Amino acid sequence: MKQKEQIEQYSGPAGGWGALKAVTKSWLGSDNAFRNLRAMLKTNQNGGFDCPGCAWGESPENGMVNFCENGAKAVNWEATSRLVDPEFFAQHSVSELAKQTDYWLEYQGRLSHPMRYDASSDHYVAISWQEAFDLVAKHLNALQSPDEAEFYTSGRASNEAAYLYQLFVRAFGTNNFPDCSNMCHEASAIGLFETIGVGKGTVVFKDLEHADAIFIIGQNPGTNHPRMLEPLRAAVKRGAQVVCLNPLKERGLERFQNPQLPIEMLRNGSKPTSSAYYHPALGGDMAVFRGMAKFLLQWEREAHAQGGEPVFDHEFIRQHTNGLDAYLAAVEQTSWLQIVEQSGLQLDEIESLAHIYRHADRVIMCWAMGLTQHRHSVVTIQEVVNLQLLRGNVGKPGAGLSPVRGHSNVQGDRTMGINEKPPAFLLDALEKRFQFKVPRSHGHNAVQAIQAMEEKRAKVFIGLGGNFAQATPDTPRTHQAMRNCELTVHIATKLNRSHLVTGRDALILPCLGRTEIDVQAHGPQGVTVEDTFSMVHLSYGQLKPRSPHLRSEPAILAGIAKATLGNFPIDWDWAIADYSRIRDLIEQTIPGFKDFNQRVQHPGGFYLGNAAARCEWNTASGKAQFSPSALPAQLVNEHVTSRGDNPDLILQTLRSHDQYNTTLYGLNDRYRGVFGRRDVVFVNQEEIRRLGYQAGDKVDLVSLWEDGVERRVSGFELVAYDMPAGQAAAYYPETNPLVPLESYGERTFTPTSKFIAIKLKKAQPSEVIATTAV
Ligand SMILES: Nc1nc2c(c(=O)[nH]1)N[C@H]1C(S)=C(S)[C@@H](COP(=O)(O)OP(=O)(O)OC[C@H]3O[C@@H](n4cnc5c(=O)[nH]c(N)nc54)[C@H](O)[C@@H]3O)O[C@H]1N2
Ligand SMILES: Nc1nc2c(c(=O)[nH]1)N[C@H]1C(S)=C(S)[C@@H](COP(=O)(O)OP(=O)(O)OC[C@H]3O[C@@H](n4cnc5c(=O)[nH]c(N)nc54)[C@H](O)[C@@H]3O)O[C@H]1N2
Ligand SMILES: [Mo]
Repeated sequence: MKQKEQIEQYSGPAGGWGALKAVTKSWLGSDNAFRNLRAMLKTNQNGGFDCPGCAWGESPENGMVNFCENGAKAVNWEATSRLVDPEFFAQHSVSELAKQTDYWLEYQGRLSHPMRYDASSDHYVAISWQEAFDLVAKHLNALQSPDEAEFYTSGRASNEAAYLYQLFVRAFGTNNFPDCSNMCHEASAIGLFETIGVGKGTVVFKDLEHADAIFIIGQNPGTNHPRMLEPLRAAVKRGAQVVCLNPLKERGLERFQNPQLPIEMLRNGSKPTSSAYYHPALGGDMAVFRGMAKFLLQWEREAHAQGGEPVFDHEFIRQHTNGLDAYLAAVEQTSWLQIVEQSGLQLDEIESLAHIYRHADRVIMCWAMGLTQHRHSVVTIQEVVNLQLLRGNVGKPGAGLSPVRGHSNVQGDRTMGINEKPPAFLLDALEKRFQFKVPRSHGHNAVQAIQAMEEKRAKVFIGLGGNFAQATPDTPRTHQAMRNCELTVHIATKLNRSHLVTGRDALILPCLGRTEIDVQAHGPQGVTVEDTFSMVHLSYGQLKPRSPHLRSEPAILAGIAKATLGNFPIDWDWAIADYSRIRDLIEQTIPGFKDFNQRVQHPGGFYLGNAAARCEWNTASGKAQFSPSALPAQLVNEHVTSRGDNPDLILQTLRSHDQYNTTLYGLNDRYRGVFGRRDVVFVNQEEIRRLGYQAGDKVDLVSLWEDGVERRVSGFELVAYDMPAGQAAAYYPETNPLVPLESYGERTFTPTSKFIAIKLKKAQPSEVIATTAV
């Protein structure tokens, strides 16, 4: 597995031959080439399965084979022929496995049997499904309160699985639903819900075809949403402005060669994916938007005085919004000095952004983790909303707000009620339909779940997918918190580090993946998912399950529920015999799913609808709400500086091109020119010199926080990179030990993964962390 380590500059376009080569390599290297090719051809097709990669949606008219390089990697990774079976676990103790890298662990193949941890031998041993379910039930029923259990969800779970899960957990008696969304788009959900009355994006695929300007903010679609590059390129081609706000030069946001267009490939042509590119400070986006609003206000006043064309959409503002005056007062109060200082941009750059915005009739704002993983993310997203409201860019074709979602069904899971702060209408509907008293108090999010386990207030952890131990902050502390549990349970497809961070009792429950055929009592079943555009569609697995012992996620959850609660509040076996029954329950309790089973048969699925996109505002005032927040007084947290320490740099943690969150498909980051390794930290050349180092030096990264705990990761090579001064970037999850558990977003509890105050220290090689070195 050792690959050549190399750092070099990448000058080609995103996509293109490199993508094709990577797809071919991933396909041929998958040990299952022909089977998987058939599977890949079914990706995102009607009657096929939903790509287990990202949540990007499809053009309803697009008849092409819709998979991308990273979707192909996701499919091949799941459809490997390698197996992690009882023999594998007999060979390797848990302590031995814990010494392996994350890459090695997942590479070993698909989990094949339910396994129970045997502390006396330090090995996982096979266990029957019924014994596993009974063990979970025994632990759950022994708790003093249902709130002593944490029920985690990663965003790959289908609607059907998520719905059964939340029903079971609420019938058990708690709203403890930490989920990956807490670490992801939580700020978008809160920021949008308060202002436009719905915590989701208002844009559909078609809008991208009609926008005059598309802003891509804090997002790297070339790697994380590759199917987005084609619509961006098409937008540039028809003369729309595609404007990027990103401190890094991301290749996918500059040029793209569509590997699915043979002529372009043969001519070796490539096309730009953006028309303007700005590099703000980390966390500086709110100041950028505030500056844009300040220009718009100035121009509006000038136009008014001179009798020119108004800049604001007064009709929209009057009819649909609330709070304009307070907002404009806040804009006026914000000084240009603070705007420029915090944004990291020059005043004329902000002016040209405002100019582009003003002269586009229809504007879409897209964003991802660069906006959501900051301390002040909610108000930043609300500033995006403010801008859009000023010119009526919500609820009309070709315009809107588009938080681009991560996991393929993370949006659907929330719709199904995976939510530690469930809305009253959902609880009321569940209570009415199932006739039990649902828990009303808020449950734990991901950070609070860790805190509860740390303090032994929570004793059972159940994970529906994901890799909680690695995706979360403050790694050593989080691991200890999980070890404090009486029982840890992971429903998973592949071995990962979370399975090795065991409670006193621990189970691994292997499940079918999205690509596999799911047969229940009434025959083969499909599941449904919701993409980032609120399109709901069916997904049918195509491949024979990798092991006869695998069960589907709904079947595993039904097994746990039945063992714990008996046939309360439903007959669980009845529900999973035919998933259309679960969809009926969804229809009866979740708004928007009328005639679910019929409508989902429609090719391409159906649009769930979005009130804000229809200009219906489910807010307290009944209107879309302007938010008059001030810019943060300072970006660096006072808990960082309280000890008088000033950071060398602010670090953001991001994804390489060869990873899916904590899953590493390989060790290359092609577009950033890094090959065969991940132990690098990107810093501006001048900054490296200023700090007394040279590119190529090895350093340790130490983060600052007032608790004085030393948080350090070791042996990272400094790579000179074209990026603003004062910043650093390195890969997640290796850098998660640097994020203090208490460093989270205001009201979101999202770890500040894009803003970590660090110092560089000369490397101490002995301290290289075994779990993350490759
Ligand atoms: N292949 C692949 N696809 C994926 C994933 C994956 O890991 N691999 N993960 C999925 C998931 S769960 C998610 S949430 C999405 C994540 O998708 P992204 O949000 O694109 O993922 P990140 O790698 O975190 O990239 C964040 C981007 O924001 C920029 N950025 C960081 N801080 C700031 C800031 O303060 N301001 C601005 N303007 N920009 C900033 C970074 O330079 C980087 O380009 O992708 C999904 N799709
Ligand atoms: N520092 C830092 N930390 C971050 C982030 C960051 O940008 N920086 N990003 C955050 C974000 S946006 C997210 S979404 C979280 C992700 O957090 P998670 O969703 O918890 O992590 P993943 O790495 O996506 O989970 C991978 C595991 O899921 C399991 N799996 C894969 N497919 C399936 C399936 O079909 N069913 C089941 N049951 N299991 C399956 C496999 O065992 C695999 O090992 O991480 C967050 N953490
Ligand atoms: Mo995510």
